Amino acid sequence: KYKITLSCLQISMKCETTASFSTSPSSGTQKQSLSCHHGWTPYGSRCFLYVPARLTWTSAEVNRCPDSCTNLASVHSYSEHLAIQRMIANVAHANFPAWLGGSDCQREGTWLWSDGTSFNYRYDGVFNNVGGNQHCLHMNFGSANIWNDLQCSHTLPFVCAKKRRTYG
Ligand SMILES: [Ca+2]
Repeated sequence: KYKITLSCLQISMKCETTASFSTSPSSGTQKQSLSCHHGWTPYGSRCFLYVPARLTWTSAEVNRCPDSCTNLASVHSYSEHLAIQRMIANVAHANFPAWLGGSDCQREGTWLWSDGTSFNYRYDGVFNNVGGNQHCLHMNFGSANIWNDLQCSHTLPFVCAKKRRTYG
């Protein structure tokens, strides 16, 4: 079984099924509709939620992404990045900085997503590890709204994600 543990931040994967999501919507013979709970934004095979409360990266991941199979969001394409950025702008009326689920706390420069998926996409960013302790990933940094590594103890709003549930 696949399981990720970011022991450096005292977290382990909450829900093993999150590691197997597909980046494309389900198709073909499946008749069920895939839905998101009220307030969540559907995109691809997942539902996303922007939470404006400011928390540390670990507190957001462990305590506040609302249910047991929810993680801070991983991002796997430019279109997903844009969809999340649009969602934040709709709520915050600005490109407000927000935590994503990436961390390189285990080994500097080796980024992992807290949901256990592959770190196979990276938007433009400032991965400069200032002071040697910037190991958590956020988006909407600076005037260019790029990604940035930041001290995990900073507090920022955050984006949660989970697989869409199948109803009916
Ligand atoms: Ca940085």
